[in-house]
Amino acid sequence: MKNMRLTVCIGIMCGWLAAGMLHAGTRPDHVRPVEEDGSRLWLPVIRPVEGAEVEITYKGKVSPTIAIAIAELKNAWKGDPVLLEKKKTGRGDGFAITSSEHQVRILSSTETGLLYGAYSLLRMQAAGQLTVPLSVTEQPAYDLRILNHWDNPDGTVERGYAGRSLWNWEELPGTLSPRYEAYARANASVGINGTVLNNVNASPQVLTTGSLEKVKALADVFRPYGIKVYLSVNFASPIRLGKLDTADPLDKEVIGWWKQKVKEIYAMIPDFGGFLVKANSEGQPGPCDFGRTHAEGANMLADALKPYGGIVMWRAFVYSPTDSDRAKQAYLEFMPLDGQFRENVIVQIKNGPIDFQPREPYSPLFTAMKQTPMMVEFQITQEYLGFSNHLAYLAPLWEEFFGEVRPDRLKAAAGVANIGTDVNWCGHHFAQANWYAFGRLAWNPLLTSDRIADEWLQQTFTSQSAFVCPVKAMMLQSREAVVDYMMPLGLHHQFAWGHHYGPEPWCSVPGARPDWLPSYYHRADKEGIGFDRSSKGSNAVSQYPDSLRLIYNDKTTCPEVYLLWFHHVPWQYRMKSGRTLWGELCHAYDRGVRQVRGFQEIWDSVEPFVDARRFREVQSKLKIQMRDAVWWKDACLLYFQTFSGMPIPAGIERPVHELEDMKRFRLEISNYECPESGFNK
Ligand code: BDP
Repeated sequence: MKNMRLTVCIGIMCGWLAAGMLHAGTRPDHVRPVEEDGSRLWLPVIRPVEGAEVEITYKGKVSPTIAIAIAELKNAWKGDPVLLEKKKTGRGDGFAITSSEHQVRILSSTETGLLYGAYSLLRMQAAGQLTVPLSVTEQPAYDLRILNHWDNPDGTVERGYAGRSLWNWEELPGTLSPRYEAYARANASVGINGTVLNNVNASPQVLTTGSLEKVKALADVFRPYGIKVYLSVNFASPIRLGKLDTADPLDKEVIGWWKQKVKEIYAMIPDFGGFLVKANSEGQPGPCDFGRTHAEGANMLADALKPYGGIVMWRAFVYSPTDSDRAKQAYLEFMPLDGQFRENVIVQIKNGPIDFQPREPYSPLFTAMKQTPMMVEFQITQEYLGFSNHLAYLAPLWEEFFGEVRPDRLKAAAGVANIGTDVNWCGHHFAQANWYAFGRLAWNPLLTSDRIADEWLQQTFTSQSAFVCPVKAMMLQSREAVVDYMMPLGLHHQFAWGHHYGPEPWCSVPGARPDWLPSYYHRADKEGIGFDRSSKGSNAVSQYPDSLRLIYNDKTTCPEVYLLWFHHVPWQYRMKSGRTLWGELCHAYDRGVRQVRGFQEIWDSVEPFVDARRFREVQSKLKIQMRDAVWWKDACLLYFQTFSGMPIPAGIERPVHELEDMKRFRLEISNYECPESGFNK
């Protein structure tokens, strides 16, 4: 929290600085940057060759990957000649960059590593990080840094808010959109080296021969950029596609079917990465349908992939409407299987125990499982953080996770992509920063949110400090602002039925699963609010290591950001600030709203530094965010007030909506602008 206060101070200082610069910026001779549509992302524009470019040398056969590295450097490097050199430098795709006597050397044992080195050099140049002499050594923390696309064969994207799927399945494999290569380039520039092309709610059709030909076409485009393709598979494929009457993982015919399918895939795509599986979760088929365990299901697929070097990423996102607290279920199901998975299986776990909420404590599986390779799944697409309408820079959320779960507990990192056919790729110009930050953190989880925002802003907009300083402060506060105006103090899942955009804490749907309703999570009553997960309640705290269990179990030591996650707390409870819980809740919602107002002011103050189009587009998104923040605050406070019976304290902005009106008109994305895609369950 200390950090946050600091950020706020810097924000104020920078706001003041920007206001000063505004004057200079609006001088008659000030030239507004050329209009951009956001399609460039953070990368340099590719310019026609101009003749006297910098000399880039590579002693060896120039493969497609090396050719890209050379072209990127020739296009944008403005320093001494560069020598690319294949040489053992640490592990995998790590690289070193040194400089001496009018020459820069990039060294790596792999070609992809040389490409990463080239992008790194260009990034340092653009972000003002070049030092003389250069002496940089980098190793990726994880060998697998992968995007998960939740794209469907019909072109829609589940929880996608940036247009339709980038993969044009109808045109593939014959027509290759130039965007495929642009996508690969962007990923490689931040070290992402894998992509799962399709939705975890997988259509069996993805494994037909016709579909695999399309996958192969994409794999061929991505390969020179060091990116492997993976597929989500439907566990019932042997039945749905192979016409077998079972998908039992111990059945000989089923095993044979998968072996044959894997063989077919590798004949087409020799470097195919493997499978991602959502099994026995939210209605998807899985081994438990046949009385088998998750380990038995995963191992059967792992055995089929093993001869080719493929892997299985098996998701631990499981919960069912039982009496057991949803937050405990993944642990209860997977802990007994610890140590039973094959070596080429990685269990993929969402960062929190519920579901990509604006704030959750980490999933206790990460510290409990000792003998199973694990990977974290983050959600880059903002299903629960205002879609692509809200500015929410997610690096602080992921940084918080890595502060709780030591990066070395993990083998890999996955991010659910926020990319679609929108001109600016992500729907919101600032949502690009989340794609960028995911790649950077998967490469080095110890990078700070501050540094990543700094780099991204300088490459994407301008390096003028009167712009970077206030806008970075805005980015760094933005996730906390979303938490505040949506669900502060550990509240979670107060979303409207189905779309997960607006608030609906009162939601009740006759016959609905209780764990799909907000009241399951807020538990508000006349006494107080919050989910008692202490030893006196669901005892979810018992799944954490003792050191944390003791802290979380006690209201007085539990961090207030998680208070209502772990405790049912009386309305009159005295918080650290001296306010009652009710007063603190009002205060937090209000702070969130005020922060967004502050973002609007910051953005308006930097207008001279941004091209007109991007300025306007971000400005209108901020207006939407502002309206939504007020809606969230009014909805939650007015509804919870029906339980607390306490007045909204003085100094808090008064509600501008009536509770009954809000119950009639839900806050939906379609109230503004309906994206072409988007999937509502
Ligand atoms: C939830 C989404 C749902 C996904 C599911 C998953 O609402 O669309 O299918 O996660 O991760 O957050 O499988």
